[in-house]
Amino acid sequence: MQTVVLAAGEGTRMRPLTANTPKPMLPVAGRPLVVRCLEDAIDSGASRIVVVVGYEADAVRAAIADRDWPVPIETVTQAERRGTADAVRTARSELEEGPFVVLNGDALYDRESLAELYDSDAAVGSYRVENPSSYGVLRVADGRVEGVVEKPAEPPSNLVNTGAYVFPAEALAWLDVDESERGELELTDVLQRACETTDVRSIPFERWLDVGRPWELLAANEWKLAECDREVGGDVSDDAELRGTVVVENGATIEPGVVIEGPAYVAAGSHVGPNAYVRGATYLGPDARVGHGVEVKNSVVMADSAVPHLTYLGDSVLGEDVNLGAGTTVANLRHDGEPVELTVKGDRVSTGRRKFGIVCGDGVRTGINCTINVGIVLSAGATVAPGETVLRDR
Ligand code: TTP
Repeated sequence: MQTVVLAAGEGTRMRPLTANTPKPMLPVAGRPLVVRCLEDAIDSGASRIVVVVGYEADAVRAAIADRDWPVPIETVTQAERRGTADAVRTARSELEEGPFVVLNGDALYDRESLAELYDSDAAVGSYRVENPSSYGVLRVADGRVEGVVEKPAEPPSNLVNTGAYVFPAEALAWLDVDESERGELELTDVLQRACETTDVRSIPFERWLDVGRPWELLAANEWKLAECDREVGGDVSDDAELRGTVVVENGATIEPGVVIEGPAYVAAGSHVGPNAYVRGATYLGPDARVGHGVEVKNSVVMADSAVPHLTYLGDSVLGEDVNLGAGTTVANLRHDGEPVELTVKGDRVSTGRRKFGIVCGDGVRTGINCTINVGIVLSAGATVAPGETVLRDR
């Protein structure tokens, strides 16, 4: 079925990781997030895809053009990010008469459920959560969706909108919606109209992840690293030990004394060791460096970043070209064992994770022997002096 993938968003909740990189281009186990979404869509039944790009559009377009795809994929540019209905409207002229699927390009969907969605007439993917109040919540009776309510104080169900839809052909004419209260043109208004006009089924998704905030990028990598097959290329010392599902791309180097416990992914050009300990689920991006006496656990280390000497880095996300000085230690567990909180757009938000370390934007530099507390966010280009203890975001 023809498909529209929405990838024009700015990703403000993902800052500082999206300061230079659009969210769809953030790495998930070796591939940009949007590429994962496109692959899953094609595997599940997409016959052709229109990707709506906007923020930092060139990078997204280039990543798509860079690959061979088994179905036609084109991109259209949304001039202003006026909302999801506006984004689909941008793709309208490229669509043929007939039903169409819409997917959020920054979400991961399990393939079985997505395939079921593709096999359906009008439908919306739903996902069961314990506390639905911060989502779009579906009103469902006998598997039929009666409507959707945004962030309700009293949710009508535990089923939330995953942003995966099959719209009937007529919906192409319904995209000119009015601005919502928050000033956006919302696709949920089109869904509401579909519910009032035709039978819209709820397709329960086994697994769904909206990759909106930094710890969700970590979760996305955990999910997809667990699905990788072991594949060891590159220059791996006989005195290194690779346990479990480890991917080492050609062009990576693993020195003696290194232990890597999968799932882990070491991209081309990376250099690990000697004597380093990399634990799952960790992704080391292109040309990353993990040096002597370093332990990296459950972290995403993006391209060109270095953790060169005597450092502990756990449950953290480093952007590109970050350098952690020798002896940098990152805390990843609160003394009270409560979930770690992070500041997202000015609000303290629980990550829901007992263990979470830090988030570093591109180009962060830390001095030797510094200590960084749980849940700290360092913005792009921030520096930490030698010996400093960082207790606040900067
Ligand atoms: P959001 O997650 O609401 O927006 P965002 O990705 O920009 O993130 P943030 O809220 O942190 O700033 O968007 C849902 C999906 O729709 C996502 O895949 C981006 C896409 N989108 C567009 O393509 N155009 C738009 O105008 C908007 C608002 C979103």
